[in-house]
Amino acid sequence: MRIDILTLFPEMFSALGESILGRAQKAGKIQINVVNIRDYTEDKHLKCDDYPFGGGAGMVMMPQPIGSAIEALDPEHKARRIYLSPKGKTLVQQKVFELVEEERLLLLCGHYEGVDQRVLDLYIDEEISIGDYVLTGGELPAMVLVDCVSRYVDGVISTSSLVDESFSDGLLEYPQYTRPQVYKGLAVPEVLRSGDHAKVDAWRREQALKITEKYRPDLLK
Ligand code: 9D3
Repeated sequence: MRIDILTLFPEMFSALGESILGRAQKAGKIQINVVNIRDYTEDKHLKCDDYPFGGGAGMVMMPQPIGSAIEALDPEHKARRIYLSPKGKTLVQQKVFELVEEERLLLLCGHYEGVDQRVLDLYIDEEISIGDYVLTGGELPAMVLVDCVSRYVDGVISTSSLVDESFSDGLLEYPQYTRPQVYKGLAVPEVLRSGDHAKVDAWRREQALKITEKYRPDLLK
């Protein structure tokens, strides 16, 4: 999968070079292309934002640099073009499964008060939010989306992790333990050291159910 990310703050995306996504890029499973919108401005002072028509607080990102960037990167509209926006539909796992089927994604990150509406009307397929709280821009939401979609690209994480996840079908996770066997007087539950896989699976399922009832009863309905 190829993912183009358009932003005024490309350095924020260095986080995507770490850990699982860093490895996935080195292995060629995903290509993440972070593009500085400012590289496409035709303004002699490299300006990319301006005051809103009609007045009001803050700045609005100008349409020209964004439009030129999108036309250069995706001239034939082969990518699913997404604007990360507080007005978008809240991202849920079902949408993640839908997006992983795409060959290409193009993610537009707004900053300040957002982008000129005409860019959305002309170029954007859909708007996605990551939840009901206020952030400073679309960069962190874009990283959230890249992270959760990339996990399902073939070869990015082990199939056994994905199998475990599907067996937990919508429940919260059971408690995990590693060495040492006793830490500050607290012992690892005996069943996990029994070697009886059926018993371990049953215990984990029971724990997952209890934890879900306690913290997220809405998930059981
Ligand atoms: C307080 C400013 N608001 C005035 C009506 C609008 C506003 C514009 C831009 C609020 C936040 C932002 C920056 N946020 C995003 O670009 C954003 C976001 C978010 O804030 N929360 C959850 N998901 C997303 S996706 C993009």
